[in-house]
Amino acid sequence: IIGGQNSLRGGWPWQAAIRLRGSQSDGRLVCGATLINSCWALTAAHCFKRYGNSSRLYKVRVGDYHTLVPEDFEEEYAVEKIVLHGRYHSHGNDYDLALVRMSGRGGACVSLSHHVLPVCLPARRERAPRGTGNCYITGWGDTGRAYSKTLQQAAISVLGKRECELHFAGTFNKRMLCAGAPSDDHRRVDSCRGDSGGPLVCERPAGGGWVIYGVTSWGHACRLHDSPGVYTKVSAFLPWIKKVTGQ
Ligand code: 4AZ
Repeated sequence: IIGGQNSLRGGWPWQAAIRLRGSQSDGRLVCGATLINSCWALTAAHCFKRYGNSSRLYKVRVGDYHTLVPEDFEEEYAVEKIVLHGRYHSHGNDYDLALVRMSGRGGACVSLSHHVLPVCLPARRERAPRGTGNCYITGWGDTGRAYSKTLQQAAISVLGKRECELHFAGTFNKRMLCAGAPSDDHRRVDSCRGDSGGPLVCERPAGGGWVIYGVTSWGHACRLHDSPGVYTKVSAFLPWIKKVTGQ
């Protein structure tokens, strides 16, 4: 996350990390992910471009804050299954969504706690609040100097379709959202390498809970001024999510 700040421990209990398993690179961060129930995490399909989509290569860490400090609520789970969206192609950015099924001991999935909880999915056709909604991106990715050891958060503003189309002529479509620094914030705010697959969440008004509207997907390089980041629009994929997870 560029232009973010340390989050609170347990502040984003649905945030997960996909990490490598085994040999020299054990534990290396691959991507962010988001718990949508106790068995499944939502992430980006492009996260599996580099190492492939064989589940035994990965593990999922939940309840984490500082990547190098063992914490009370932090747990790691095996990956049982990775399902990429069938229309995702590794040479493009469209349909950049995947579901990861986690498995724990004795056939259980993830044990939930007050630091490990799923986020809400949007309702059908529910739009992310535009402008100054209470929206955040989170992750352990590149801060502009290095990957972060502590979970970062940044307030972000979801832009309208027109503005996104102007920034990404020909490549932006209705299965995507774009978001950038809030207009009252003149710093650079963006997701970056290592944040991919993680959430863009907004709080519904009046205690309606936190909803995942976007999955960090792509952009014109996160170091560029005035260039929003692009997120897979979760509300466009509700039937697919239901079909894969069976819920
Ligand atoms: C990346 O390289 C990446 N600002 C992730 C997010 C964005 C750009 C690039 C969007 O994984």
